[in-house]
Order: sequence, then structure tokens, then C-alpha cells
Amino acid sequence: MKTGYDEEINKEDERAFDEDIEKIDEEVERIFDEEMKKIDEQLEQEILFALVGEVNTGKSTTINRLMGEEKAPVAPEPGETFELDEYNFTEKVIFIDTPGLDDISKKNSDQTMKLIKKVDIILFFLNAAGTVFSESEKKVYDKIKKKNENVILVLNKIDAVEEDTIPKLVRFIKKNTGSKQVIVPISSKNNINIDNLREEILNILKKNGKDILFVRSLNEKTSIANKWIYSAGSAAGAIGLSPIPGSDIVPITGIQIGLMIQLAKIYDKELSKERAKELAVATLVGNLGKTLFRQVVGAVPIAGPAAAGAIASSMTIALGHAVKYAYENDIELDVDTLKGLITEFYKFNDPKKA
Ligand SMILES: Nc1nc2c(ncn2[C@@H]2O[C@H](COP(=O)(O)OP(=O)(O)O)[C@@H](O)[C@H]2O)c(=O)[nH]1
Ligand SMILES: [Mg+2]
Repeated sequence: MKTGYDEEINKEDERAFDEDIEKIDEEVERIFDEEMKKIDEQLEQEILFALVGEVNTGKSTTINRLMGEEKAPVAPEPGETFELDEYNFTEKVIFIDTPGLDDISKKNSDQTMKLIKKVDIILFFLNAAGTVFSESEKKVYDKIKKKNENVILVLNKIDAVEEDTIPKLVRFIKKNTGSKQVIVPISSKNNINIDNLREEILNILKKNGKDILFVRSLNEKTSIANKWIYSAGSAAGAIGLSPIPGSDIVPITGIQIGLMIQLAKIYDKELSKERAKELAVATLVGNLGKTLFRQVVGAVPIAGPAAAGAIASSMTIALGHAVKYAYENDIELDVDTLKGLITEFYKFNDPKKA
């Protein structure tokens, strides 16, 4: 039975709803163009990697693992690379294989050192099963580090040594390089820790504003996309959303728009401003948003600001996953498909844990 009080509330709701949509409109206008421009500029750039290390340390094998594609030739025997050997992984992502360490340690290695200075990242390979951080490796490391800070030490072939020697090797390297040096033990043969290597690369590229360009070039984008979705979720969670409709909607819209644009760009999909707006509105203040809100509120056994945070976070994560799923499976994303995908998402993911 409807009471006058209910109607009063509904009118309140409707007014707040209209106001929210207007505010979301403004926020989308502001953020969409700004983000698109920033990312499009990023995508025009190039990422240069230099690969340094003794022959046979697994440089080529690692690159193939890292990018999820067999493009770099794996040498069956030592000495395959004699000069600077470039391979374009994509038009924008370029790996440059340097000749063995001897060349770099020589005084006349101008060409290589010029290259070292201009690359975004140097992957310096060490063989865990060999003489780790030998004198010549140390010498070359010091020389390179002076020209370019962005060195990642890749300790490869950890499958070939006893497990408890790995931390010892890492400590030994740190003693020679300083505690800040990033060292990633991996096995490119057995695909161990490649995710970590990818993340360390992204940490550096993010500083240089090239992270989206890198992820766009990966064959395997899902794990990074998930990371972005959850970090957008916690950013939204820190703002909180209470109640719907409510005043915290605007900054949360901003986070969601940013996330959608990032996903569109790495999956190489078109996302119009109108579509982005439509999806954000649907999730936050539309009928879908209201249904979700009730569903999540029912599932979150807490109240107050913590619940508001959990809701904002959960909805942003659900939206992110739905958008990612649609892009990965080439599904045209409108409000109806979004609704279906989000409902599916909640069926398999307890909002309490989202
Ligand atoms: N045991 C082991 N062997 C590896 C690993 N990565 C590469 N290799 C092998 O080491 C050899 C040299 O690899 P390659 O990638 O061509 O080395 P590059 O000369 O540094 O480019 C090949 O026979 C690879 O199969 C690893 O993680 N563990
Ligand atoms: Mg090679």
C-alpha cells in the first residue's frame, strides 16, 4: 500500500536523480576528452627496450613469454646476436638485442651506449645457473646504470637451481647493486614469475606515461586489465557511494569513465562519449544501478561509510568486468548487454568479496 510518505520520498528521489544525471553529464564532458587526448598522445609514442646480457641467458625466450607471442628468434647455440638487432614487436614496441657483454665493456661501444641512454627500459639478463653477477656483468651494469636508471635485472633460469639458492642469489646481487635495484627471478622456460616481470616493466612505463601503450601490445591483457579494474574499484571505494542517488556520484563517474577508456584503448575498441556516459549512468543511477544497489546493500553486512565504500567499489568492479568481457568477446556494449553481464558477474562473484 502506497502512503503519502512514500510518494514524498519518490519525488525527492526523482529530483535527486535528475540532478545526478546532470552532474554526471558535466563530469563526463570534462573527463572524457581530457583522458582520450592523454591516452591518444601516449599511443603515438614508441617504447624501446634494450636487452643486455651474455648470450644464452634466455633473452629471446623471455621476450616471447613476456609478450605472449613467438617472435624473437631463440638461438639454439650461443652467439646468434652479433650486432644491434632490432625487432619490432608491434609498430610501437621495439626490442633491441645488444651484442654480448664484451662489446659493451669495451671503450668503443659508442653505438650501444647511445642506445642505452635513449631506451625506456633495460632488461639486464643474468643466468641463475651460471656465474651470477660476474665481474664483467658488474662492470657493464655499472656503466649502464650511469647512463640510464631504468634497469631491471632479470635473473633467469631459476628452474635450473635449487629453490633455496634463489634468495641467496638475490641478496648477493643486491649487495653489488644497492637495495633499490629491481631484481626479478624468473624461469622463461617454465613460465615462472613472468607476471612479476611484466608488472615491474609497467611500474617504470607508468612513470613515463607509456603503460597503456605497452598493455595494448600484449597478447595477454587480462591480468593487467583485472589489476586496473580492482584498483579503480578501490579508488571508488575510498570515495564511497551513499545513498543512490547521492552526491558522491560525480567523482565515482570520473573513475569509471577513466577505467572504461583505458579498457577500450587496450582492447582497441571504439568508445564514444555518449556510450561511456550511458553506461556510467546506467550503473550508478539508472534502474540497473538501483537494483544492484539493493542487491549489494543486502549482501554487505556493514553500515555507514564502510558500506558506502563497499558499494561504490563493488559496482565499479562489476562495470569493469562487464566492459572487459564485452571487449574480449567482441560483444557490442549497450545498456542491455551491460545489464546482462553485470547480473552474470554478481551470480558468480559474491559482492561481499568484491
Ligand atoms: N633451463 C632453462 N633454459 C632456458 C630458460 N630460458 C631460456 N632457456 C634456454 O636457453 C637457451 C638460450 O635461449 P635464448 O632465449 O636464445 O637466449 P639469448 O641468447 O639470451 O637470446 C635456449 O636453449 C633456451 O631454451 C630458462 O628459464 N630455463
Ligand atoms: Mg637471442
